[in-house]
Amino acid sequence: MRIGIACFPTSGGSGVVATELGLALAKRGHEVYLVSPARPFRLAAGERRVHFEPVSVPDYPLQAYPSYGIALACRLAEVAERRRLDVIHVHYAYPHAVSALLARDMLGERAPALVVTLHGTDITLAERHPCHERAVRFALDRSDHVTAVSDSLRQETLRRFGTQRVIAVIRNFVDPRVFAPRPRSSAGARRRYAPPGEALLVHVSNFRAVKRVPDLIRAFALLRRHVPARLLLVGDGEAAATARRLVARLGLSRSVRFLGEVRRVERLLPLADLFLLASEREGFGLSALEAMACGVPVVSTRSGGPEEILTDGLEGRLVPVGAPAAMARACRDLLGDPELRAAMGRRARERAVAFDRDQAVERYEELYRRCIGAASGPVALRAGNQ
Ligand code: GMT
Repeated sequence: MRIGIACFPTSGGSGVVATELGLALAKRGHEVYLVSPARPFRLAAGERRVHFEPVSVPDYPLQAYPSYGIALACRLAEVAERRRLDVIHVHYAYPHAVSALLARDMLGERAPALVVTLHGTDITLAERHPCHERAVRFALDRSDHVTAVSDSLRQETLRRFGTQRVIAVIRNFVDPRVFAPRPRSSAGARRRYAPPGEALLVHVSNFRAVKRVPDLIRAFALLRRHVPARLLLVGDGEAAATARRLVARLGLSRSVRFLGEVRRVERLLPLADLFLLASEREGFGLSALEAMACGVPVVSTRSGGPEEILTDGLEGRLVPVGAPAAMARACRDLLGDPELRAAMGRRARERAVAFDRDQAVERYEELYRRCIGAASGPVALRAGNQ
């Protein structure tokens, strides 16, 4: 098949999922065209059968409000025509699905099929602005197939939009060969971040308000009263400045490090003793799954997606949203019991491996075939893939 994938290029999980899916589809012999305003974060140059098609937004002086949505629609229509796409798969309903629907109108009868994957804030932000709500409803009504990255996101979409739309759950996945536990020889690398005898905690996100990074810093401050520890904050975003100020105000500047964006996060995650996530809401929580694949137990808030990835007490701990003291206590319990933490790390790895890439990719392929009419006979849609 000839597949166009539209996604955000930034380090957020939806761009990562879109890129990893594109790479896996290409390995299975499909031609993949990644349409995005910049080269997606995890897309290296020179991949076979994966082509990057940049979207450029016009900046003509009369147009004081440049439209990425329209530029993307035009680019999708152009790529669909030139590359004879069978299917367009957009990641994030807003604005990508609306752009793809516009592209389909531009193409008329030659339009490819359209699959939309919901990732999280495309749904949970819908109430913030009437434009989001209307746009997402339009996407849900008009696309050929809609998928969600977790069952909780699917449920939330159905509830918020009061729609009967069939939404298939295809959970995110991780490559367990890339994200793997650390070899014994990595003690030296770990010492770069935490001296011997100190615990190492890691958080990875795009530092948006929804991640509640200040809660995580407060939890760390409480933990430090009892356990010597270091915290690595990986990623960047609009909430990073507030986080830096809080770290300084709490006198934690020597024990908390901001690393910014890290491209090869699989080198860092296995060094951690615990991975922390304090989000208010997560469509899935890909960073937590990647940490688990590295054998690292996760302490996360009960925020939707993470509750489908891990079970409290088995692969880590789940704590209420907005309760730094509970998060600190959970960390203290695990750090105080190395055997329990090691057992949880092993189970975390086993659980993460079950989020199998091939299985998820096959389900996307199956959807593409169904909507371009190439499936041999009816294919039943399963309710979930894990
Ligand atoms: O987490 C973010 O803020 C980034 C966002 C994105 O666009 O990449 O992530 C969303 O999609 C990821 C991949 O499916 C999920 O793992 C994240 O849970 C989801 N984020 C939220 O729902 C806040």
